[in-house]
Amino acid sequence: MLMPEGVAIDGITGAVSPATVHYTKRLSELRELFQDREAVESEVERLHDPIVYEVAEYRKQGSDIFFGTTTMSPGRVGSEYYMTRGHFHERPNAAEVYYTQHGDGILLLESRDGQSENVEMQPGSCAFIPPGWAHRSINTGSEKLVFVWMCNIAAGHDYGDILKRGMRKLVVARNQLPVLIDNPSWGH
Ligand code: PAN
Ligand code: ZN
Repeated sequence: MLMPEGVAIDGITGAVSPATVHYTKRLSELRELFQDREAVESEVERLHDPIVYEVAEYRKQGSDIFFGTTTMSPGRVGSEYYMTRGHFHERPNAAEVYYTQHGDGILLLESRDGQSENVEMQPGSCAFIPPGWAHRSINTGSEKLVFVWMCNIAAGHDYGDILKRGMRKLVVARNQLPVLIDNPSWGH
């Protein structure tokens, strides 16, 4: 029998305690996400391959849900803000919830047929990610972006499609403010 447990989530650092899984994504692992590949290489060099985001999970076998945090560093590559890979869930009915605890960001969503939507991420905002929508988080602020996510344990992650086609919108800095622009290489 699974036993109830309180899990501490630090709203500033994103630390989950106890956590069952933890992983880190560095800029060199995320090269393909950014438009300006030369800028990626120079930032990897200049900042010694910085951590772009970390994920901490709490997952128990025998449960149908799991949850955790994503903690994103502030930063840009050229004019593009740091972002997660972005994915569809493999299961057609698997939704997800993102509850932002700290920082400022944009949650970019995209349906299979290319409809684009976005939801602001700021402390206290809770985003509903419906089934069938790819989702990517972007840290547009100057501090860490920390959010709690929760979804079905069997949701599955399909990264390939978004990696291949990119997302329809890019989030870039214009006069130090985030704006959404069309991705010129979307679908290529
Ligand atoms: C989140 C994401 C997490 C990292 O837990 O997996 O924010 O983003 P990528 O997985 O796109 O790199 C989630 O959406 N899980 O389903
Ligand atoms: Zn997801």
